[in-house]
Amino acid sequence: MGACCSAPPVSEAYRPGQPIRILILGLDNAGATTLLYRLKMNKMIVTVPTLGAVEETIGWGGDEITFHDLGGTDKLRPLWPMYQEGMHGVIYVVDAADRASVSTSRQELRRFFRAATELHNAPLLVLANKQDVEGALSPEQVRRELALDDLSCRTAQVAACSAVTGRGLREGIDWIVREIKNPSPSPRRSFTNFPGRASITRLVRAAGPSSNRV
Ligand SMILES: Nc1nc2c(ncn2[C@@H]2O[C@H](COP(=O)(O)OP(=O)(O)OP(=O)(O)O)[C@@H](O)[C@H]2O)c(=O)[nH]1
Ligand SMILES: [Mg+2]
Repeated sequence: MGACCSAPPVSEAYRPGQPIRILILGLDNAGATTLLYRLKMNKMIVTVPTLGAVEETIGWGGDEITFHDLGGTDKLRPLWPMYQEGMHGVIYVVDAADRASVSTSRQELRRFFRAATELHNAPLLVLANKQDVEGALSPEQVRRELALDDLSCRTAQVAACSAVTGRGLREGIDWIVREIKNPSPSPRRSFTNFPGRASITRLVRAAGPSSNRV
């Protein structure tokens, strides 16, 4: 968690009327592509591992969002920062049903933000996916496991969801669109539970400026 001395560049500012551009990242098998097509077609599709990048533009309320879904194998992860230019936000997909992968997921998220200096002020939505699987980590557990409070992005939220059922997804996307269009005045961390479970939202204000922490 090395601190650096100079302020990071400001992330690409969103201008009203322009399409919103969002990166979707996550370890292989986390469910990123399944989530993307759930958003686009509102159904579950059978995916193959993403070998490079998939781009899809989706109408969202009055907005257009272009999602750039990158493959998550260990060979592709070092390439993620190459896609940072012009992005307004980041969605990081976690397989909440695979506890063994969470520590790698945390390391890769940190490595990404260390390199993606243009995105330090962009909002981060973590999707704790596969909530339909018995024993999946809760969004609060995911927030702790990823040590989100120490992360260098400006504002982060963990939303519990399932690409199989679609539950929880809309709430997460609505949040990141809101943050891109009207950024919160100060950094904060929050999580939302899977719809139907107790305790819906809790906000945790990040301790001090987050821009130098990775
Ligand atoms: N049970 C369950 N399975 C899911 C869910 N989302 C995705 N999957 C399954 O997880 C596997 C991987 O899904 P993908 O969407 O291809 O994963 P990915 O993150 O795009 O993987 P890469 O393209 O290799 O980076 C597939 O078998 C999906 O059907 C979910 O919410 N619940
Ligand atoms: Mg994929």
